[in-house]
Amino acid sequence: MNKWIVGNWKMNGMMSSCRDLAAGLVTLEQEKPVRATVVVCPPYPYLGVVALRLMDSSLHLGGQDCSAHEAGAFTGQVSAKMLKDLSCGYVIVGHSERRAQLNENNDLIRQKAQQSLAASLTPIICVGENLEERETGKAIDVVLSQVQQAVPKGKCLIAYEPVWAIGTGKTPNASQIGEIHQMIARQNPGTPILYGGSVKSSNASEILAIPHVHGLLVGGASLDTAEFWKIAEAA
Ligand code: G2H
Repeated sequence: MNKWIVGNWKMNGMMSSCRDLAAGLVTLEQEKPVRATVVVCPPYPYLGVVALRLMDSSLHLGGQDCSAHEAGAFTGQVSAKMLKDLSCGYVIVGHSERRAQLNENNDLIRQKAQQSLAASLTPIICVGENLEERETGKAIDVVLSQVQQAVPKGKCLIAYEPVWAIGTGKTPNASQIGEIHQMIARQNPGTPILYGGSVKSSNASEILAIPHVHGLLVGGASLDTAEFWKIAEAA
């Protein structure tokens, strides 16, 4: 199966640094082509400027979120159709930071994913247990229930991101990742499953070698052009 390497820039950078990051990736892509599908997800205001840089490349653009509504009186929200109009092909939904900071639940996340599919975007639906759930042996149940409730029928990607591994430098071991990916794969045959949480070039190959890992969702390390490209080369 094809592998996906997705950079989630989160709320980082300004217009000039986002433009430079995108331009740097386009140069690297020409110098060192990779097999993987590479997607970058900049902050909303810089999607346009990044889209211009990516235009003549094979790099893909994604949003970090979208509205659960098609259009209307939803101040501050951005629709999936708008992202598509800005040349996005992907959108992250249900990231654990949004689940925790904005109380997003599985129902809302499924609606966002459905809006994405209706706009011909591929949703990257994030799931993952927190530390307490991991330590009390509930990780599999929590993740499978998130997948069951948040993933609609259609062409989606699922990203398994254990909350305790995000931005902390801690990564689960190969058997912990493999176990969850296998369970998700059993529940959703044919749906690619990405891993996310403290991915860097030094652990990318090892994680990508785990069965049922079809790609990586990369946060911090995607802000460094050379580091991110090394991760893409590992796929
Ligand atoms: C998880 C990941 C990207 P990081 O949030 O979505 O971030 O690689 O910084 O842990």
